[in-house]
Amino acid sequence: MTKIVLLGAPIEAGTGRRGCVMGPDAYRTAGLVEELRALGHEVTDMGDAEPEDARDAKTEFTHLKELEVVAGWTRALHADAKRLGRGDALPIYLGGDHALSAGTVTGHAAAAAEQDRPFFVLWLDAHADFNTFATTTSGNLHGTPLAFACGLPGFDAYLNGPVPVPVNPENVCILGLRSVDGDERRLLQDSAVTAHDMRAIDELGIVPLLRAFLDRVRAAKGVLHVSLDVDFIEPDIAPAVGTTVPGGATFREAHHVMELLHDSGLVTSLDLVELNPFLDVKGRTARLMVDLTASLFGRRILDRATRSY
Ligand code: B3U
Ligand code: MN
Ligand code: MN
Repeated sequence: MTKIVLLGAPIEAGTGRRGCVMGPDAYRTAGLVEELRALGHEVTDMGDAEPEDARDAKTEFTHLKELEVVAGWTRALHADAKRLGRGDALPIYLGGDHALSAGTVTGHAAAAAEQDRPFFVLWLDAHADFNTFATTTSGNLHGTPLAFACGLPGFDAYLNGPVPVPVNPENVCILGLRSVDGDERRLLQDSAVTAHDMRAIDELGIVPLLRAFLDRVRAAKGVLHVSLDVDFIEPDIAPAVGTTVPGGATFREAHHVMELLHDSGLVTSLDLVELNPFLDVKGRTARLMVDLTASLFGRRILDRATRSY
């Protein structure tokens, strides 16, 4: 039994389009609380977080969209995640767009540092979200949270100062990559982040790639934050996302990743991001995300007497 808290983060300002604000309620409607309880977990839904007022958030760049709103969410969720990271329950953040992870990841990194635990991040995404204010061409700030969390420069507007505990890029693994911008690619390749694109998954298989990372987390006695972007998954089966990129993780790959994460026992916090219910087909994507979350929390087809991992 795991104690789980749910916190909604209805932010859509990072995407440049409307709809993600409905994400948290779509997860509730799709039965997330009930599914987790059916698996024997104690679940508390804390409702939705609220952004802070961040009208002071300013930069020299004029092409960034909704910087003040994103900064307000970053500050609020950073504080929430830091507090929840000190507690004994496992938080699931219900997005909302991926900009919310600027707050959750940095908050959990700060809480882990207080406890002297190495902090690791698994970023399941078609995109690297490794743009800075200087490199984003779209100006959509959901393309920036991983660069921010890793301490790349120029982001002081988000938390009104530098990131208190930047994530060590060596402790970050991106899985599912298939859309990276020009300057973003350079930043990513100059960093120590482990980035597995779809070609690596095709050639080597998603399981060995994930296992190698989990082995590192385990060896370091680390804690693991998982950030699951809907567009990690193949859009044919997960259409409710603004930035679909063909060639994503299959139904079976995505569930297998979640099952391995469950078996590892290493996950300490989770973001579910980028669900845009306005684009969904009869709730299919919301239900798939709930089912994937259930796999991460122990739903299985058969008990395995012996496992190879
Ligand atoms: N890298 C592009 C596209 C993008 C990033 N994250 C999402 N889309 N969801 C950008 O706008 O930064
Ligand atoms: Mn993303
Ligand atoms: Mn994405």
